[in-house]
Amino acid sequence: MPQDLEAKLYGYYRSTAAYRVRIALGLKGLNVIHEYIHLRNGQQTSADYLAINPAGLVPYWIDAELNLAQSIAIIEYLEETYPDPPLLPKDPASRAVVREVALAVCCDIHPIGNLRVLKRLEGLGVGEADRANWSRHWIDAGFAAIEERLASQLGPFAFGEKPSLADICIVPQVFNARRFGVDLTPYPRIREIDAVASTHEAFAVASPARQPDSE
Ligand SMILES: N[C@@H](CCC(=O)N[C@@H](CS)C(=O)NCC(=O)O)C(=O)O
Repeated sequence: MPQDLEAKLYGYYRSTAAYRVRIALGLKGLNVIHEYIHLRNGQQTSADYLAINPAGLVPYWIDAELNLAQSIAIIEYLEETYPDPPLLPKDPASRAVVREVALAVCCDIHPIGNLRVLKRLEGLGVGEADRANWSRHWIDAGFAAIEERLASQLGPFAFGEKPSLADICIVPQVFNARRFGVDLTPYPRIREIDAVASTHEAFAVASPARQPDSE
């Protein structure tokens, strides 16, 4: 039974970081109020939004307890507040490995291809084709490492039958990889995760195409 929270999530339909939080909410059966910040139009740097989140990024979470940036901090807050179903395994070693894969996306891939980084490259005179090449390069580097780590893990999700924090991070990054035309052929485990996620309600509902601000 879904639970309505007195909480607000600022996002954007194709923000992969906001997409992660939407998946986590869906997996835990939690509904919040969504506010949409138009990143392409620069709404994240408007005075109104900077007054809410001075970092000028989405996602941003507000509830009665706290204001919170960083998708992983938000998801781990949800995990600790609403532990069922768990997004992390119980034992410390397994938890660390799931986090390793999640952070490979969030720390090693995503920030280098973020909108403001691509805009900065454009400002430095890097053309559109080279900027896309840049994004593909770093996605490939990160996906190769993740694929290697997951090759010996049973699927269909990253770590077995149930989705975890790793899948929550991988699936939005695959969406982004497709946008930039990354060839996913060398990553069979990542493709398997993406395929099973596309049949899972929480992932489907969170997908960019299903958001009211989708264009
Ligand atoms: N590490 C942050 C990243 C947040 C972030 O970079 N969000 C992007 C969208 S995916 C954003 O707001 N970009 C706006 C910009 O680059 O101007 C998180 O995981 O929440």
